[in-house]
Amino acid sequence: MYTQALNTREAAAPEDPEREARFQARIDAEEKIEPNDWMPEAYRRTLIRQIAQHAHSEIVGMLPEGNWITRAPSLKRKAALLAKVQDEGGHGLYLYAAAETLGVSREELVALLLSGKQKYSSIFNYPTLTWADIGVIGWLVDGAAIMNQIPLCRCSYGPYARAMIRICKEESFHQRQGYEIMVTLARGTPEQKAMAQDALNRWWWPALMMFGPPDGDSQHTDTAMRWRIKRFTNDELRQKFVDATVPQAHHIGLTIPDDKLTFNDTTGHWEFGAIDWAEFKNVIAGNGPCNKQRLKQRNASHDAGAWVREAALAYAEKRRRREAAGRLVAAE
Ligand code: FAQ
Repeated sequence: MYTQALNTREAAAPEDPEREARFQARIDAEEKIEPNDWMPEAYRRTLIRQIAQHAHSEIVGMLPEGNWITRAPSLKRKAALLAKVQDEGGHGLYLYAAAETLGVSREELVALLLSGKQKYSSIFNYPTLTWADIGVIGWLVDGAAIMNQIPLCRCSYGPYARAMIRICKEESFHQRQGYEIMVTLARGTPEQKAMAQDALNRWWWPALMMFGPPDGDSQHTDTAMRWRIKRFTNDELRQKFVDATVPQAHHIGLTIPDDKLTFNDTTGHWEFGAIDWAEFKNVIAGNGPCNKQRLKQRNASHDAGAWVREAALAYAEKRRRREAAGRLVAAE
Protein backbone atom coordinates (compact mmCIF):
# COMPACT_ATOMS: atom_id res chain seq x y z
CA MET A 1 0.00 0.00 0.00
CA TYR A 2 2.79 2.40 0.88
CA THR A 3 6.51 2.48 0.42
CA GLN A 4 9.15 3.59 2.87
CA ALA A 5 11.22 4.79 -0.10
CA LEU A 6 8.80 7.73 -0.24
CA ASN A 7 10.24 9.20 2.87
CA THR A 8 13.44 11.20 2.84
CA ARG A 9 15.82 12.13 5.62
CA GLU A 10 14.89 15.75 4.88
CA ALA A 11 11.92 15.09 7.15
CA ALA A 12 14.35 14.75 10.03
CA ALA A 13 15.95 18.15 9.36
CA PRO A 14 16.90 20.28 12.38
CA GLU A 15 13.98 22.12 13.94
CA ASP A 16 13.21 25.39 12.26
CA PRO A 17 10.69 27.82 13.87
CA GLU A 18 9.64 29.32 10.52
CA ARG A 19 8.99 25.95 8.95
CA GLU A 20 7.23 24.82 12.09
CA ALA A 21 4.90 27.83 11.90
CA ARG A 22 4.11 27.04 8.25
CA PHE A 23 3.57 23.40 9.19
CA GLN A 24 1.19 24.37 12.00
CA ALA A 25 -0.68 26.70 9.64
CA ARG A 26 -1.22 23.79 7.23
CA ILE A 27 -2.54 21.66 10.10
CA ASP A 28 -4.83 24.47 11.24
CA ALA A 29 -6.16 24.77 7.68
CA GLU A 30 -7.01 21.02 7.78
CA GLU A 31 -4.47 20.14 5.07
CA LYS A 32 -3.20 16.57 5.15
CA ILE A 33 0.52 16.07 5.82
CA GLU A 34 2.00 13.55 3.39
CA PRO A 35 5.16 11.42 3.73
CA ASN A 36 7.51 13.65 1.73
CA ASP A 37 6.32 16.91 3.33
CA TRP A 38 8.50 18.63 5.88
CA MET A 39 7.42 17.82 9.43
CA PRO A 40 8.86 18.51 12.88
CA GLU A 41 10.86 15.57 14.18
CA ALA A 42 8.62 15.40 17.27
CA TYR A 43 5.50 15.05 15.05
CA ARG A 44 7.16 12.18 13.17
CA ARG A 45 8.21 10.48 16.43
CA THR A 46 4.75 10.87 17.99
CA LEU A 47 3.11 9.33 14.96
CA ILE A 48 5.54 6.42 14.81
CA ARG A 49 4.91 5.74 18.52
CA GLN A 50 1.13 5.88 18.23
CA ILE A 51 0.79 4.02 14.91
CA ALA A 52 3.23 1.31 16.03
CA GLN A 53 1.38 0.79 19.33
CA HIS A 54 -1.84 0.66 17.38
CA ALA A 55 -0.43 -1.93 14.91
CA HIS A 56 0.98 -4.05 17.77
CA SER A 57 -2.45 -3.92 19.49
CA GLU A 58 -4.12 -5.35 16.40
CA ILE A 59 -1.59 -8.17 16.15
CA VAL A 60 -1.53 -9.06 19.87
CA GLY A 61 -5.32 -8.54 19.90
CA MET A 62 -5.62 -11.62 17.66
CA LEU A 63 -4.45 -13.86 20.50
CA PRO A 64 -7.29 -13.67 23.08
CA GLU A 65 -9.89 -14.31 20.37
CA GLY A 66 -7.76 -16.84 18.49
CA ASN A 67 -8.04 -18.88 21.69
CA TRP A 68 -11.73 -19.48 20.89
CA ILE A 69 -11.67 -20.26 17.15
CA THR A 70 -11.56 -24.03 17.75
CA ARG A 71 -14.23 -23.81 20.45
CA ALA A 72 -16.80 -21.48 18.84
CA PRO A 73 -20.27 -22.96 19.48
CA SER A 74 -21.36 -23.27 15.80
CA LEU A 75 -20.00 -23.20 12.27
CA LYS A 76 -21.52 -19.73 11.74
CA ARG A 77 -19.84 -18.36 14.88
CA LYS A 78 -16.54 -19.99 13.91
CA ALA A 79 -16.60 -18.50 10.41
CA ALA A 80 -17.38 -15.01 11.75
CA LEU A 81 -14.68 -15.19 14.42
CA LEU A 82 -12.11 -16.50 11.97
CA ALA A 83 -12.89 -13.62 9.59
CA LYS A 84 -12.67 -11.08 12.43
CA VAL A 85 -9.29 -12.34 13.60
CA GLN A 86 -8.02 -12.25 10.01
CA ASP A 87 -9.27 -8.65 9.69
CA GLU A 88 -7.21 -7.74 12.75
CA GLY A 89 -4.08 -9.20 11.14
CA GLY A 90 -4.87 -7.04 8.08
CA HIS A 91 -5.30 -3.92 10.23
CA GLY A 92 -1.90 -4.53 11.77
CA LEU A 93 -0.36 -4.75 8.30
CA TYR A 94 -1.98 -1.50 7.02
CA LEU A 95 -0.79 0.25 10.16
CA TYR A 96 2.81 -1.01 9.92
CA ALA A 97 2.73 0.13 6.28
CA ALA A 98 1.50 3.60 7.35
CA ALA A 99 4.30 3.76 9.95
CA GLU A 100 6.86 2.81 7.29
CA THR A 101 6.06 6.01 5.38
CA LEU A 102 7.63 7.84 8.33
CA GLY A 103 11.01 6.23 7.72
CA VAL A 104 10.96 3.26 10.07
CA SER A 105 10.82 -0.35 8.93
CA ARG A 106 8.23 -2.95 9.89
CA GLU A 107 11.07 -5.24 11.00
CA GLU A 108 12.32 -2.61 13.47
CA LEU A 109 8.82 -2.11 14.89
CA VAL A 110 8.13 -5.83 15.19
CA ALA A 111 11.47 -6.25 17.01
CA LEU A 112 10.41 -3.51 19.48
CA LEU A 113 7.12 -5.34 20.14
CA LEU A 114 8.77 -8.74 20.56
CA SER A 115 11.39 -7.40 22.99
CA GLY A 116 8.66 -5.69 25.05
CA LYS A 117 10.17 -2.24 24.39
CA GLN A 118 7.07 -0.87 22.68
CA LYS A 119 3.57 -1.03 24.14
CA TYR A 120 0.33 -2.51 22.87
CA SER A 121 -3.12 -1.87 24.31
CA SER A 122 -3.58 -2.84 27.96
CA ILE A 123 -6.86 -4.59 27.13
CA PHE A 124 -5.18 -7.56 25.46
CA ASN A 125 -3.52 -8.62 28.68
CA TYR A 126 -6.75 -10.04 30.10
CA PRO A 127 -7.78 -13.70 29.61
CA THR A 128 -10.77 -14.92 27.58
CA LEU A 129 -12.31 -17.42 29.98
CA THR A 130 -15.68 -18.20 28.36
CA TRP A 131 -17.46 -17.85 24.99
CA ALA A 132 -19.19 -14.74 26.37
CA ASP A 133 -15.77 -13.03 26.46
CA ILE A 134 -15.77 -13.17 22.66
CA GLY A 135 -19.12 -11.36 22.65
CA VAL A 136 -17.84 -8.77 25.10
CA ILE A 137 -14.62 -8.19 23.14
CA GLY A 138 -16.60 -7.41 19.99
CA TRP A 139 -19.13 -5.26 21.83
CA LEU A 140 -16.88 -3.37 24.24
CA VAL A 141 -13.32 -3.63 22.91
CA ASP A 142 -14.21 -3.03 19.27
CA GLY A 143 -16.80 -0.51 20.46
CA ALA A 144 -14.11 1.41 22.36
CA ALA A 145 -11.73 1.04 19.42
CA ILE A 146 -14.31 2.58 17.04
CA MET A 147 -15.00 5.49 19.40
CA ASN A 148 -11.28 6.21 19.49
CA GLN A 149 -10.61 5.55 15.81
CA ILE A 150 -13.43 7.34 13.98
CA PRO A 151 -11.77 10.69 14.82
CA LEU A 152 -8.43 9.23 13.63
CA CYS A 153 -9.94 9.08 10.10
CA ARG A 154 -9.50 12.89 10.25
CA CYS A 155 -5.96 12.69 11.61
CA SER A 156 -3.60 15.25 10.05
CA TYR A 157 -1.23 12.57 8.74
CA GLY A 158 -2.62 11.33 5.39
CA PRO A 159 -1.48 7.68 5.36
CA TYR A 160 -2.74 7.06 8.93
CA ALA A 161 -6.07 8.80 8.28
CA ARG A 162 -6.64 6.80 5.08
CA ALA A 163 -5.74 3.47 6.72
CA MET A 164 -8.24 4.21 9.48
CA ILE A 165 -11.18 4.55 7.08
CA ARG A 166 -11.20 0.89 6.08
CA ILE A 167 -10.26 -0.25 9.58
CA CYS A 168 -13.24 1.58 11.08
CA LYS A 169 -15.65 -0.01 8.58
CA GLU A 170 -14.42 -3.45 9.59
CA GLU A 171 -14.42 -2.63 13.32
CA SER A 172 -18.04 -1.63 13.02
CA PHE A 173 -18.92 -5.10 11.72
CA HIS A 174 -16.86 -6.62 14.57
CA GLN A 175 -18.76 -4.58 17.13
CA ARG A 176 -22.09 -5.73 15.77
CA GLN A 177 -21.11 -9.41 15.73
CA GLY A 178 -19.99 -9.08 19.38
CA TYR A 179 -23.18 -7.37 20.46
CA GLU A 180 -25.23 -9.99 18.64
CA ILE A 181 -23.48 -12.74 20.64
CA MET A 182 -24.35 -10.81 23.82
CA VAL A 183 -27.99 -10.41 22.75
CA THR A 184 -28.23 -14.16 22.11
CA LEU A 185 -26.66 -15.08 25.46
CA ALA A 186 -28.67 -12.51 27.41
CA ARG A 187 -31.90 -13.90 25.93
CA GLY A 188 -30.80 -17.51 26.43
CA THR A 189 -30.91 -19.81 29.47
CA PRO A 190 -30.24 -18.40 32.97
CA GLU A 191 -26.75 -19.94 32.76
CA GLN A 192 -26.05 -18.20 29.44
CA LYS A 193 -27.27 -14.87 30.81
CA ALA A 194 -25.08 -15.34 33.91
CA MET A 195 -22.10 -16.06 31.64
CA ALA A 196 -22.77 -12.83 29.69
CA GLN A 197 -23.03 -10.82 32.93
CA ASP A 198 -19.83 -12.36 34.29
CA ALA A 199 -17.94 -11.43 31.11
CA LEU A 200 -19.29 -7.86 31.29
CA ASN A 201 -18.21 -7.65 34.96
CA ARG A 202 -14.65 -8.65 34.09
CA TRP A 203 -14.21 -6.53 30.93
CA TRP A 204 -16.05 -3.29 31.73
CA TRP A 205 -13.31 -1.53 33.68
CA PRO A 206 -10.42 -2.69 31.45
CA ALA A 207 -12.46 -1.40 28.45
CA LEU A 208 -12.68 2.06 30.05
CA MET A 209 -8.89 1.98 30.56
CA MET A 210 -8.33 1.50 26.81
CA PHE A 211 -8.82 5.26 26.32
CA GLY A 212 -5.63 5.94 28.26
CA PRO A 213 -4.87 7.85 31.47
CA PRO A 214 -7.12 10.69 32.65
CA ASP A 215 -6.48 13.96 30.83
CA GLY A 216 -4.53 15.41 33.76
CA ASP A 217 -2.00 12.55 33.54
CA SER A 218 -1.84 12.18 29.75
CA GLN A 219 1.63 13.12 28.51
CA HIS A 220 0.87 13.31 24.80
CA THR A 221 -2.67 14.67 24.48
CA ASP A 222 -1.84 18.39 24.32
CA THR A 223 0.65 18.12 21.47
CA ALA A 224 -1.34 15.42 19.68
CA MET A 225 -4.42 17.71 19.76
CA ARG A 226 -2.42 20.71 18.54
CA TRP A 227 -1.16 18.63 15.61
CA ARG A 228 -4.67 17.22 15.04
CA ILE A 229 -3.50 13.66 15.42
CA LYS A 230 -6.01 13.33 18.24
CA ARG A 231 -9.31 15.23 17.95
CA PHE A 232 -10.65 14.46 21.43
CA THR A 233 -8.99 13.93 24.79
CA ASN A 234 -8.89 10.53 26.48
CA ASP A 235 -11.60 11.53 28.99
CA GLU A 236 -13.88 12.96 26.29
CA LEU A 237 -13.77 9.70 24.32
CA ARG A 238 -14.22 7.60 27.47
CA GLN A 239 -17.37 9.60 28.31
CA LYS A 240 -18.74 9.19 24.76
CA PHE A 241 -18.16 5.44 25.06
CA VAL A 242 -19.95 5.18 28.41
CA ASP A 243 -22.88 7.23 27.11
CA ALA A 244 -23.23 4.99 24.04
CA THR A 245 -22.74 1.67 25.83
CA VAL A 246 -24.80 1.90 29.02
CA PRO A 247 -28.16 1.95 27.13
CA GLN A 248 -26.97 -1.06 25.07
CA ALA A 249 -26.35 -3.03 28.30
CA HIS A 250 -29.75 -2.02 29.68
CA HIS A 251 -31.44 -2.97 26.41
CA ILE A 252 -30.35 -6.60 26.87
CA GLY A 253 -30.96 -6.67 30.62
CA LEU A 254 -27.32 -6.65 31.74
CA THR A 255 -25.99 -4.58 34.64
CA ILE A 256 -22.93 -2.36 34.35
CA PRO A 257 -20.70 -3.34 37.30
CA ASP A 258 -20.53 0.16 38.77
CA ASP A 259 -22.71 1.16 41.74
CA LYS A 260 -21.83 4.83 41.19
CA LEU A 261 -23.29 4.86 37.68
CA THR A 262 -26.01 7.54 37.44
CA PHE A 263 -27.58 9.50 34.65
CA ASN A 264 -27.17 13.25 35.05
CA ASP A 265 -30.31 14.88 33.60
CA THR A 266 -28.67 18.28 33.43
CA THR A 267 -25.57 17.28 31.45
CA GLY A 268 -27.21 14.38 29.62
CA HIS A 269 -24.24 12.13 30.49
CA TRP A 270 -23.81 8.94 32.48
CA GLU A 271 -21.56 9.61 35.48
CA PHE A 272 -19.40 6.68 36.47
CA GLY A 273 -17.28 5.54 39.42
CA ALA A 274 -13.52 5.81 39.88
CA ILE A 275 -11.27 3.82 37.57
CA ASP A 276 -8.51 1.81 39.25
CA TRP A 277 -5.52 3.55 37.67
CA ALA A 278 -3.10 1.51 39.76
CA GLU A 279 -4.35 -1.58 37.89
CA PHE A 280 -3.86 0.21 34.54
CA LYS A 281 -0.29 1.22 35.42
CA ASN A 282 0.48 -2.29 36.58
CA VAL A 283 -0.80 -3.78 33.31
CA ILE A 284 1.11 -1.37 31.07
CA ALA A 285 4.24 -1.98 33.17
CA GLY A 286 4.04 -5.63 32.03
CA ASN A 287 2.41 -7.16 35.11
CA GLY A 288 -1.15 -7.80 33.90
CA PRO A 289 -2.69 -11.28 34.02
CA CYS A 290 -1.49 -12.30 30.52
CA ASN A 291 1.39 -9.93 29.54
CA LYS A 292 4.06 -12.61 29.71
CA GLN A 293 1.92 -15.22 27.98
CA ARG A 294 1.08 -12.83 25.10
CA LEU A 295 4.70 -11.87 24.41
CA LYS A 296 5.82 -15.49 24.71
CA GLN A 297 3.18 -16.62 22.22
CA ARG A 298 3.93 -13.78 19.76
CA ASN A 299 7.66 -14.55 19.93
CA ALA A 300 7.00 -18.26 19.39
CA SER A 301 4.79 -17.51 16.34
CA HIS A 302 7.42 -15.14 14.95
CA ASP A 303 10.15 -17.79 15.33
CA ALA A 304 7.92 -20.49 13.83
CA GLY A 305 7.31 -18.24 10.81
CA ALA A 306 11.04 -17.67 10.12
CA TRP A 307 11.03 -20.24 7.32
CA VAL A 308 8.18 -18.41 5.54
CA ARG A 309 10.12 -15.13 5.58
CA GLU A 310 13.27 -16.92 4.38
CA ALA A 311 11.36 -18.70 1.59
CA ALA A 312 9.74 -15.42 0.46
CA LEU A 313 13.13 -13.69 0.38
CA ALA A 314 14.73 -16.60 -1.51
CA TYR A 315 11.87 -16.53 -4.04
CA ALA A 316 12.17 -12.76 -4.51
CA GLU A 317 15.92 -13.12 -5.04
CA LYS A 318 15.40 -15.94 -7.58
CA ARG A 319 12.87 -13.80 -9.48
CA ARG A 320 15.18 -10.80 -9.41
CA ARG A 321 18.03 -12.91 -10.89
CA ARG A 322 15.75 -14.44 -13.52
CA GLU A 323 14.46 -11.01 -14.54
CA ALA A 324 18.00 -9.59 -14.68
CA ALA A 325 19.10 -12.54 -16.85
CA GLY A 326 16.01 -12.00 -19.09
CA ARG A 327 16.92 -8.33 -19.51
CA LEU A 328 20.48 -9.32 -20.49
CA VAL A 329 19.22 -11.79 -23.13
CA ALA A 330 16.79 -9.16 -24.50
CA ALA A 331 19.60 -6.60 -24.73
CA GLU A 332 21.85 -8.94 -26.78
N1 FAQ B 1 -2.71 0.58 26.81
O1 FAQ B 1 -0.26 10.41 26.87
P1 FAQ B 1 -1.20 9.30 26.68
C1 FAQ B 1 -8.22 -2.42 18.99
C2 FAQ B 1 0.19 4.75 27.20
S1 FAQ B 1 -6.98 -1.30 18.77
C3 FAQ B 1 -1.38 0.69 26.82
O2 FAQ B 1 -2.63 9.56 26.91
P2 FAQ B 1 -1.62 8.93 23.83
C4 FAQ B 1 -8.72 -3.20 17.82
C5 FAQ B 1 0.58 5.67 26.04
O3 FAQ B 1 0.98 4.90 24.94
C6 FAQ B 1 -6.61 -0.70 20.41
N2 FAQ B 1 -0.73 1.87 26.90
O4 FAQ B 1 -0.94 8.63 25.24
C7 FAQ B 1 -9.05 -4.56 18.22
C8 FAQ B 1 1.67 6.47 26.68
O5 FAQ B 1 2.85 5.66 26.80
P3 FAQ B 1 4.22 6.00 25.96
C9 FAQ B 1 -5.48 0.23 20.35
C10 FAQ B 1 -1.50 2.98 26.95
O6 FAQ B 1 -0.89 8.16 22.81
C11 FAQ B 1 -10.25 -4.85 18.84
C12 FAQ B 1 1.16 6.64 28.09
O7 FAQ B 1 0.26 5.57 28.34
N3 FAQ B 1 -5.90 1.48 19.79
O8 FAQ B 1 -8.61 -2.51 20.09
C13 FAQ B 1 -2.89 2.93 26.92
O9 FAQ B 1 -1.81 10.39 23.60
C14 FAQ B 1 -10.56 -6.15 19.23
C15 FAQ B 1 0.49 7.99 28.31
O10 FAQ B 1 -0.76 8.05 27.59
C16 FAQ B 1 -5.01 2.44 19.47
O11 FAQ B 1 -3.82 2.27 19.63
C17 FAQ B 1 -3.51 1.66 26.85
N4 FAQ B 1 -4.84 1.51 26.85
O12 FAQ B 1 -3.11 8.31 23.99
C18 FAQ B 1 -8.15 -5.59 18.00
C19 FAQ B 1 -5.60 3.69 18.88
N5 FAQ B 1 -3.36 4.19 27.00
O13 FAQ B 1 3.89 5.77 24.51
C20 FAQ B 1 -8.45 -6.91 18.40
C21 FAQ B 1 -4.56 4.74 18.60
C22 FAQ B 1 -2.30 5.00 27.07
O14 FAQ B 1 4.57 7.43 26.23
C23 FAQ B 1 -9.66 -7.17 19.01
N6 FAQ B 1 -3.96 5.25 19.79
N7 FAQ B 1 -1.18 4.26 27.06
O15 FAQ B 1 5.21 5.01 26.48
C24 FAQ B 1 -4.45 6.29 20.52
O16 FAQ B 1 -5.50 6.85 20.20
C25 FAQ B 1 -3.66 6.79 21.67
O17 FAQ B 1 -2.35 6.32 21.53
C26 FAQ B 1 -4.23 6.39 23.07
C27 FAQ B 1 -3.30 6.92 24.16
C28 FAQ B 1 -5.60 7.00 23.26
C29 FAQ B 1 -4.33 4.86 23.21
